[in-house]
Amino acid sequence: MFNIILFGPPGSGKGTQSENLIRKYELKHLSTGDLLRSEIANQTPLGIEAKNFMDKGQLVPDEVVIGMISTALETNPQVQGFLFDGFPRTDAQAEALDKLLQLKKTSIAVMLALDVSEDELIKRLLNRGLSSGRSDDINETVIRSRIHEYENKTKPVADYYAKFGKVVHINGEGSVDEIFNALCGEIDRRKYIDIVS
Ligand code: B4P
Repeated sequence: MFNIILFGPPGSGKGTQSENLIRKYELKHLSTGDLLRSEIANQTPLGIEAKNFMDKGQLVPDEVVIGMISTALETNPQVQGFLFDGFPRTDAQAEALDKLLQLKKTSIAVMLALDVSEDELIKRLLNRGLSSGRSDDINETVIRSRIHEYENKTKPVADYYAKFGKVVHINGEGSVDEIFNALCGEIDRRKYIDIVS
């Protein structure tokens, strides 16, 4: 299995790039944001709880998202690898993910971190809010809270993987194709090492 974490602040292009990466590398896409929005759309108890946090730009509690990922891993036993998008977002989530992958006798091959300036993030998210219907994209105060949560709780997750030499930073500003090519270059290099070792 070849497992990737696509990492970066809200609006950095994780969802956008994931769509192209899963097609090219035939990976199973696990986006905790998408899973949570599906729970909200179905008005499940989990969705109703999560919406309270997401509407304020806060992270959803660890046990909720870890439970969702654990179920998703169990229900996809026969895949070539996973692309984790928007997960892990805290150190506790990263530690839980390592344990879940160990049970499957696999691990994270690489964390690809998209770097984008705060001004550009806010511009992109407000722009998406014009058409997405996402309540967390409409209000600039909520967007700033999401970036604040990222700086405080999520950014340190990159240090966790850096200890194992697994983090690669990619410039997340430029055209979608330019960024996609940079991501593919890093993945191809590692996939080759994976095959020959
Ligand atoms: P997510 O669904 O993960 O979404 P996101 O961080 O807002 O955005 P993403 O990075 O995927 O967006 P993209 O750039 O593709 O999270 C939403 C919320 O769910 C969180 O705030 C949190 O409350 C909760 N949550 C999710 N996972 C959680 C977890 N693990 N733990 C706790 N809580 C969790 O798109 C942004 C816009 O930029 C788009 O309009 C796109 O078209 C545009 N764009 C993309 N690339 C571009 C480029 N190169 N140039 C110009 N525009 C570009």
